Amino acid sequence: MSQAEGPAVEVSEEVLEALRGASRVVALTGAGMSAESGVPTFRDAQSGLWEQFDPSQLATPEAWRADPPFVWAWYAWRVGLVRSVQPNPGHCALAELADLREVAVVTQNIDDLHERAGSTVLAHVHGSLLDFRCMDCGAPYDGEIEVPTEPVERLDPPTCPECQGDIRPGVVWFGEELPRAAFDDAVAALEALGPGDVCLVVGTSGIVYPAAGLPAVALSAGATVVEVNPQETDVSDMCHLHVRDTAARVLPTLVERVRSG
Ligand code: BJW
Repeated sequence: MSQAEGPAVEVSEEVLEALRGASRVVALTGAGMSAESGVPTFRDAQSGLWEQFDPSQLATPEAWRADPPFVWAWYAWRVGLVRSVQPNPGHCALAELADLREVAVVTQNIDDLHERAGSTVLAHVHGSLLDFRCMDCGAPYDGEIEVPTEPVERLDPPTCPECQGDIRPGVVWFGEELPRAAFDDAVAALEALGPGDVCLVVGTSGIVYPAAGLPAVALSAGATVVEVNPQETDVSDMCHLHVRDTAARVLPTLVERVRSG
């Protein structure tokens, strides 16, 4: 398992002891988890044609209804991006941790990098970029997706073979309800943690609700909550321990040290 470049990662004995002592681990992951794979974090996601637009204005049903080809072009470009990148050592380390502890991965990420690293993801609470469905009738769509090789301003979404409606990405936009089963599974995994277990909160700003409320569930269950993030976040205060470094550097170190006892 390789660790990303740079000076040695500093992980406190407290963090190592917490993880060594845990029977169960729930990893709550956000955009920072995939940053070192080359997927920009959500709030850095503006690039190229989109740098003049606010992603939080694009990721809404209102934006879609106002101009489907404009929003679809953004998602189609991101489909190409996600397909072109690889899991990073952080994703791989979490997959390997499942050989050592009972691990549940709950992610806000809409990419499939945890799965490609070998993890079984318990819950994609904000859906999946690669699951498409009809905006009108909700039928799943598994037809071809035209992926632009570079950002384009507009692209017509595919058409639903059932009702001729527009096909949309299977993500959760602002103002939309989270997939109930996924969110319930996430809460249940966190409630099942006990004292001595660990919740890893990796690479999320903790700004977006209700996902930002999940670390509090771990806290109430009595688990030790460990944040892995180079920056302080809106959920830092509810984490017992913090590792201020990146996912692709910290997670391999943690797993290696747990493995070696
Ligand atoms: C690294 C790193 C490295 C960098 N290693 N770390 C108050 C209370 C409750 C709700 C609300 C409220 N006010 C408003 C709301 C509603 C709203 C909300 O939360 N808004 C906030 C902005 C305030 N929430 C919703 O609308 C949700 N739905 C809802 O509430 O429904 C209610 C309802 C009920 C019944 C009927 C109908 C409705 C839905 C939220 C959907 C969020 N969707 C998005 C877009 C997905 C599609 C797409 O990608 O285009 O999901 S928004 C975006 O943010 C995306 C992410 O999953 C999500 C979270 O972002 P994340 O992962 O935290 O990333 P970043 O970029 O913010 O942070 C990255 C972090 O990584 C940083 O901390 C870096 O330091 C760190 N980092 N490199 C480790 N290498």
